[in-house]
Amino acid sequence: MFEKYLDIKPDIQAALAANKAVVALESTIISHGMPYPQNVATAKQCEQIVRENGAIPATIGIINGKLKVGLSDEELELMGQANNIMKVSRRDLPWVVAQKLHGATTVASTMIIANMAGIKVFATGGIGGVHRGAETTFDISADLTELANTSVAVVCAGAKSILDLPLTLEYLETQGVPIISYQTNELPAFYTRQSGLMLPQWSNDITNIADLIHTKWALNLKGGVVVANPVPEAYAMDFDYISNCIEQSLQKATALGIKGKDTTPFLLAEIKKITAGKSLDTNIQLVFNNAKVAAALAVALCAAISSR
Ligand code: PSU
Ligand code: MN
Repeated sequence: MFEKYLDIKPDIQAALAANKAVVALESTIISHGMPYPQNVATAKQCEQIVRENGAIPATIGIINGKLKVGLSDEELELMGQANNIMKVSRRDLPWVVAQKLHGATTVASTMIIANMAGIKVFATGGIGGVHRGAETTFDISADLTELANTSVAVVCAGAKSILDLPLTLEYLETQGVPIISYQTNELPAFYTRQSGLMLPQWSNDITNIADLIHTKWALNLKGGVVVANPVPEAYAMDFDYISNCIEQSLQKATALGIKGKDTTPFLLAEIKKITAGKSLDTNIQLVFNNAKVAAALAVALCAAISSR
């Protein structure tokens, strides 16, 4: 049924048919998460890193209402430069497809389209979560409910502390979403390796993480898994410094009345301004590291699936 809306690049199609490792990549990070031209350069470099680590990259976005799995260079440029690219989460998907518009996919909608195509592993920067003040705004990212329902593993650098991280962990627990960290027992907070929140499930070995994911699905427990991969030490920001910058950006968002889906892009741009671009460098490096780990995970998951 949905196949007529999907457009999967031939090399990705071939890899999936042969049970080879494929890694999905999102496009909101390109259109709404980073400025041009760093956004397009980062997207291309991510694809390269996935290839170098033994998997096929599949950047996902919506062009003229088509659900694209794999974007051409021209399509990546369009995503990075055009100002008519909607930020599309689950709610927005039918509208953008029906109206034949262009859309950048969030974690939630990238998971939906990856799942339609049969892709099991997805690399991004940070996932959305429970926003600070959610007890009055109700602002809880649709990424979390997608993780509850859609069986795709998401490799991320944890979640930014623009969010309420303890509540985000509570929400994931309620929704039955495993979160496992790699090479640390602490939830990474995107720009930093620390958050002060310990995770009960973690491993130094990517095959253990692949086994957890494979076992979850073998038990018929539908839904995603969050793989929390900390930013490399060399690129991590100082905890107190970045916490302060985040506070400032949150205050400005409140003062300007920024709400809903505009919140995350606004805060990202504001933090970049306050840090004079340093947060963007860190953001780019952590995305590269996630692409690398996701490729290794996709390879390990293919092996786990075919061995039992
Ligand atoms: N975190 C980032 N960069 C991003 C996003 C999150 O560091 O670009 C994007 C992702 O696409 C994520 C979305 O799915 O923001 C969450 O938006 P919201 O909070 O409106 O659900
Ligand atoms: Mn929101």
